[in-house]
Amino acid sequence: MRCKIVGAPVQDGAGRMGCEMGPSALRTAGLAQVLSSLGHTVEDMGAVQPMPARRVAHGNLALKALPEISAWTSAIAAAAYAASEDAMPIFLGGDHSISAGTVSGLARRAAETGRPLFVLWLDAHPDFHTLDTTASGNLHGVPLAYASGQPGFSGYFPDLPAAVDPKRICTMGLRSVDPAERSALNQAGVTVHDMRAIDEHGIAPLLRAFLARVSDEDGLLHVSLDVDFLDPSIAPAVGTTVPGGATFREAHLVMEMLSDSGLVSSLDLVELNPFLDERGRTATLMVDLTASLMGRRIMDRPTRSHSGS
Ligand code: DIR
Ligand code: MN
Ligand code: MN
Ligand code: MN
Repeated sequence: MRCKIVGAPVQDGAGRMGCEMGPSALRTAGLAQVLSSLGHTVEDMGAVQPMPARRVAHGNLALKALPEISAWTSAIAAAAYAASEDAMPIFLGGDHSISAGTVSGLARRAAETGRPLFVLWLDAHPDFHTLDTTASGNLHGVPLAYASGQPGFSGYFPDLPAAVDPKRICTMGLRSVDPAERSALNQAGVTVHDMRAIDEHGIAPLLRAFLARVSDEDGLLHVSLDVDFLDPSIAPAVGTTVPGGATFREAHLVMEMLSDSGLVSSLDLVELNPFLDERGRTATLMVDLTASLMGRRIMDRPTRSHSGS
């Protein structure tokens, strides 16, 4: 596979600083080397440069950094559109607001190729707020609503060339959903597999059913992996930890099943805040999960202990 690494050092969408260092930490943890060792061709495109921010006023006074995130979204969407022409882009966040850009740019690409875009959103949160419903004002809480064409973004975020059909979105790992998000998700028809569903059914059958849908429609599949999908005990380096997340084995199983499917066409690695990490432990886990997604298997995994970090 031909991979393009795209840095998106955005932190204004999260409630605290630090995600700007995410791309550096993922590079330091050896992302490019791991991909090469698995036989992939890797091109590092460096960092996206944001467009100049344009002043905008919005009635929701809680909103933080709206001009900045809107400007980032334009630039990241353009980068995602370009990178997806001839390669599998791997976007390094940055907080999850980068996915307003990645998903919308990929949706534009998909619309041009005539194939439907599916999105697998691995996260403790659905990030399905609109600019009107977010109470925290942190714009990492809105990207999935924006990219799937929910109302209220027009005039504030870039116009969407193509939206993702909410019925082609599957969220997994949810355990922190605000009331406005809950009703919007239901109304839009997003598939929601919260932690309870994972506990009851196991993560494999839920994922298998979604992958069958992608395959049936010959779709493209974008995977958006938020660090807080993972349990904080294994992935502490995120500003919004929520107890009860995916285990180490559940996360690797998801990645290995995605790899087996051969359906994944792009990936986001987001919300890593290296300032909160324990000696690169979370960055290393994110790189190891990417390795599983890109073809590494237990039988050929290098022997390495994660203890003592
Ligand atoms: C909460 C938390 N729903 C908010 N969201 C996210 O601030 O809107 N945390 N995305 O990571
Ligand atoms: Mn998120
Ligand atoms: Mn999250
Ligand atoms: Mn988040």
